[in-house]
Amino acid sequence: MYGLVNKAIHDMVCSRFGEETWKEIHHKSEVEVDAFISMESYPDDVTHRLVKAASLVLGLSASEIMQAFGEFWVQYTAEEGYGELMAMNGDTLPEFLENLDDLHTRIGVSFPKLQPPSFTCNEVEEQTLHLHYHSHREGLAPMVVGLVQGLGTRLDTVVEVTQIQSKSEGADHDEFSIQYKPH
Ligand code: 1DX
Repeated sequence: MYGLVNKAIHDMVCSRFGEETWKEIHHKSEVEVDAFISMESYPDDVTHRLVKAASLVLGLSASEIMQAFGEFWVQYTAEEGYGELMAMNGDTLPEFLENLDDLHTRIGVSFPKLQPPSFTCNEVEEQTLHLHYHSHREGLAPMVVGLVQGLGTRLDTVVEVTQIQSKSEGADHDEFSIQYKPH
């Protein structure tokens, strides 16, 4: 994944737990890179090792960390130069989710090594939608829960997210049920 992801993990850990805790996580991860370059692509293994080490050092499960990271990512990328793209992507939750693939297509024009996931959604009843998540990567479903919560905060919408199908349990893809109430 692009370095922006690893840099975001670094920044999240440093802002919440401090530089010393990051050093411990970085050391434990055995990742040899000292400073991540946002626009450079790194093996996915680097990200997985950082999350695993963070899980051991912080005493949180990997899925708790991925969920927190998803929430952090929405705010972080908005502040790191992608706020305008995000603002153009929609101002209600269903609209934003509908347009996510287009957002990734736009970013992928500049960053050809991007391997974006694909999201589709369908409204199952008033203020309830099902989100289908297709990814090239395994194990990131907890991050998607956090991403949707982060979008809720950004769009001033109360959300409740539950995973209703898991690829890790044999389903074709991950699926989430999302209840949302705009303010
Ligand atoms: F609900 O399943 C809201 O590297 C959402 O594979 C979901 O392949 C917002 F400069 C710049 C760069 C860089 C900008 F090249 C990424 F470095 C991307 C900014 C998306 C904002 C996807 C990150 C692929 C890296 C799913 C989890 C990964 C998607 C991560 C969240 C808006 C982003 O993001 C998977 C890669 C950006 C950039 C956004 C993602 C790669 C998302 C969301 N994805 C790199």
